[in-house]
Parts: sequence; structure tokens; C-alpha cells
Amino acid sequence: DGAVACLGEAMAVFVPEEARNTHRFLLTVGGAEANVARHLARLGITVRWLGAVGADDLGATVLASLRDCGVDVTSTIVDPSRPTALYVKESAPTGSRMRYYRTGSACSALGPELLDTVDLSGIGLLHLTGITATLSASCLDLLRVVTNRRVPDRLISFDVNWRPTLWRGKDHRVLTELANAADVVFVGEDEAEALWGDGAPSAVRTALPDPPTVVVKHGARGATLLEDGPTVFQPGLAVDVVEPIGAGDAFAAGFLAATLAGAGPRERLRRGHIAAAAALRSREDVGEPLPPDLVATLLAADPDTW
Ligand code: KDG
Repeated sequence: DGAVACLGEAMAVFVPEEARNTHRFLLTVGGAEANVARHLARLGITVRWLGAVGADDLGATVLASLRDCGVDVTSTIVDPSRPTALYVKESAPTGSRMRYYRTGSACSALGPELLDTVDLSGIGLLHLTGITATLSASCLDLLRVVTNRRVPDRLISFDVNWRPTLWRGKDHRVLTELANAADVVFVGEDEAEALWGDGAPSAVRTALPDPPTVVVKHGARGATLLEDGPTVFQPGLAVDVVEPIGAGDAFAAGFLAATLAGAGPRERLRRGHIAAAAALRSREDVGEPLPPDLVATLLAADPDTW
């Protein structure tokens, strides 16, 4: 079945109204897995979000945004005793910085018992990220159970999503373990360098020998696909970057949608870059998609002209 489920914390996000922080913020929506879900829905994929929000206005905003994009939110847990998570894109000398307000959030209370209440039959791909592993001990358990309880015909995709502030004081080796239990793994070169001391694709393969598909992202330079068969490098698109947070989620969605459609290696990477471009051009996590005629031109272009 082609349906996808994305499991992880969706968040309210305050984004500065202007490029320079004027102390006026726009209320938007983020959370890595929820971002992937929104991109996938816009690409025509049947997708469900698995997670929790508080019984509060921020939770209602999160759910409205997911619903508006076409994401199925009927499995959402609404927890009246905990708040919806929030983060703020603060301006910092090096660009935006994420400040989290998520301790004790509704999603942090999720655990393996979630699997007793949601029906995953019909789900052909389950998307997870390393962020969930940091939210609480029960969330880590949930990821462990999900990745151990493998079902034939259901792929698990895992974006490492290294977030050093969330891992402070915790043992991040579990990230490698979880990634190795997945079928498709996304990792940035910089993340690989932080985790394994080397971001080169060959070093990533040494750290992650098990997943059949590993994508190493080299920022604006491009991405490398490691699978059975030849290694494929696809340069990225030249984009006037407004704000980069969320681009990795968009990339994952574009790549996964193309994978589900049976596209070849280069097109899968290109679809990732095209989706990422939309996110890079917006201050929000998820931007407006590129116009379809531009997408068609980009897909048809020679790899070296990107
Ligand atoms: O990839 C974007 C995410 O980093 C952002 O939406 C917030 O989920 C988030 C996180 O935990 O960093």
C-alpha cells in the first residue's frame, strides 16, 4: 500500500514577521515529521500524522495546518493535561536559532502503548526522526518498539535530524542504532561529522552498514545516494535562501514521494532538492511549492546545469 504515516512531534512555531527581528512574530507550524507529512500530502501522497497535541489553541492551529494540507489527523491524541509544543525562530548572528518550549509537551508523553491504539494496516511507509528519541524515555521506547517490530511490506524511513541542544547530557549512540534499524536513512554531512567524526559518504556507510538506502546531504552542494548499485551524487539547486530550517524535511518528502512512485535514483534526489528549494525560500518551515512548469523543467535538465 502507498499510504504513509509520519510519527513525531508537531509544533507551533513563531517566525519573525521581518527578516530582522522586530519582536513581531507570525504563528506558523513545524515539527520535522509533521513537515514531511505536509509536503507528502501536497505531493498527492495519502499520509497520516501520528502524534499528540494539547487541548489548546496552539494544538488547534497545528491540526488546522496539517488538515489544510490534506494530512489525515484522525489518529491524533488530544491530551488535556499537557501543552502543545512550541518553538521560536530567534534571530542569531549566524541566522535563525531554534528555541524550544517543549519539555512536558503532549507528544513527550507518547510511548509504545500508542501502537495499541493506532491501526497501521495499509501503511507502506513509516517516517520517523531522531528528534523523537530525545523527547522522553517513553518516546525513545516507542521508537525502539516501532523499529524492532518490523512488518513485511512496510518501509521505515529515518531522518537522523541531529539536534545537539536536545541531546545535551544524553547518550546519542542510540541514534546510530535506530538509523541502522531503518530501510531509508537521511543524514547531513555535518550531522555525520558530529556523530561519527567524518561526514564523507564512505564513512557514513561504515557507521550505517544496514539500511538498504542511505542519503547523505551536503547542504547546498547536493546529496549522495548510497544503495545497492552505483553511488549517485546530484548537485543541489541554486536558491536564494531566506531561511533554511525545514529544508531537510522537504528534501525527505520529495525523495520519499519519488521513491514510492518508483522513480530512478537521480530523479529521487532531484525531487528532494526541488522540495527543499520551496522550504529554503520561506521563513516558515514549509514554504509554497515551486510552480509545476518549473519543476518539469528542472527534472528534464542536464545534471550539470543545476
Ligand atoms: O526540521 C525542522 C525542525 O527542526 C523544526 O520544525 C523543529 O522539529 C523540530 C525540532 O525538533 O527541531
